[in-house]
Amino acid sequence: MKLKHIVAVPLIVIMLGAISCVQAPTEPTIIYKNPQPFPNLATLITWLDEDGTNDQVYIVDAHDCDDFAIDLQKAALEDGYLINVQFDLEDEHALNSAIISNIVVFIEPQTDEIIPIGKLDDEEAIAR
Ligand SMILES: [Ca+2]
Ligand SMILES: [Ca+2]
Repeated sequence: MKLKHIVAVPLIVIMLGAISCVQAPTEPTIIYKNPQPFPNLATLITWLDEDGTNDQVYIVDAHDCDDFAIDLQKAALEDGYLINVQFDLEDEHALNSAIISNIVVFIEPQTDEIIPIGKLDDEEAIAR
C-alpha cells in the first residue's frame, strides 16, 4: 500500500511538470521582477481606486471570488506590488491579503474594501 503512494507521487509531479511546460503561443510571458509590499495604506487605497479588477462582471463559478482574487494579485504583481490570495474556509470565500509594514489587511477584490486584521509583531518588542 505504501509502495503505491511512493510510486504515484513522482508520476504526478512529472505529469504536472509536463503540463506546466505547455504554453499557448499567443499567451504573453510576463516576468515579475522583485515585487514589493505596499509601502503604506494610502498607496494601497490609491492603487485599488485606479485598478479595475472590482469592475469586472461576477459570473457564478466561471468568474467568481477566486477569479477576482487571482486577477487582483496579477494586477498588483504587474504594478510591482506584492499581495496574496487568501481563503476563508469557513465562508468558502476567496479574497486577498496584504502586509503593510507591521499590519495585515484583507482586501475584498470585488469591492476594494480593506479589512484590518491586526499587527504582525509586538512593536514594543521590535523597538527593544
Ligand atoms: Ca478598483
Ligand atoms: Ca472560480
